[in-house]
Amino acid sequence: MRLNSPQINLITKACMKASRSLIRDFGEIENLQVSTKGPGDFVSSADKRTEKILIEELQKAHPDYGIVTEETGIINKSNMKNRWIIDPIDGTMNFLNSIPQFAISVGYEEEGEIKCGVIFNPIMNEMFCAEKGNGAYLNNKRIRVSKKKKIKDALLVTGGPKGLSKIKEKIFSEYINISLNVSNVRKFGSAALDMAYVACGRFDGYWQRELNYWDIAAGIIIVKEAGGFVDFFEEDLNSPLKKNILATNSNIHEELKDLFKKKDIE
Ligand code: 2AM
Ligand code: CA
Repeated sequence: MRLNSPQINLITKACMKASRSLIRDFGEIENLQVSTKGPGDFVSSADKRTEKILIEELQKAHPDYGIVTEETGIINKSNMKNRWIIDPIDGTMNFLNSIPQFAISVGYEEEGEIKCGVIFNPIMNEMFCAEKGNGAYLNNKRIRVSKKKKIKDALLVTGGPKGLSKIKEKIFSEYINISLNVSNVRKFGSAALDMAYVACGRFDGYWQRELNYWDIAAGIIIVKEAGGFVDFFEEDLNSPLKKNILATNSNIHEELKDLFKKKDIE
């Protein structure tokens, strides 16, 4: 790892520690307690345990920092200057089905801007990190987005709609429209890893509606530092933690964005 800000060191250590129990839990999924938050939206004792370890480790160093997490919610709400944004298991559905496509995702935000982030898939032992101005890395190697220039040659990834979505039809018609205009589309089930894969050039672009900020906070800086472009569309100013995202290798960004404007996906 060539990145060495105190925050990156702290996050990577917290992820390594949390991943030990997560790997154990992945090996014994049948023993986990699982509850439902909504249709197709599950939370397990592994999510809660992982989140607890991450919070403990990060709070040891900075008890006053704000924290936004998937399971606990908001801690130290008044501190908007320094915040950790935590998703203990992004790709919970994969995790619960013994599919090793999930990750711990932790971002660090200063004055509302993401400064660094880590996405760690403990099963594949892939750690994606980035720090503002210092590039993005996969394990010890610098990563960059793909060089593809034409949308028709692009391999994209997406996710959703979630079980409770009220705009399923719109999401499916966007999927059809985009699929007809690109080389192919994948649906891998972890927003954080989808972004990490754009950052290292495995995918040329990613889009998804109705995400939560913790799904993508670390991914935002990792894609940007790898040379990609991250954009949000149809933002709801009343729900700053809800996001519709478009993240690409930059080259295909405008062409992909234009596909969303087409009339037939309204
Ligand atoms: P999660 O695994 O942490 O729930 C799957 O398309 C992606 O969308 C995952 O990153 C998943 O995060 C996220 N997501 C957020 N809210 C969701 C929901 N209610 N149902 C399914 N996936 C959701
Ligand atoms: Ca998530």
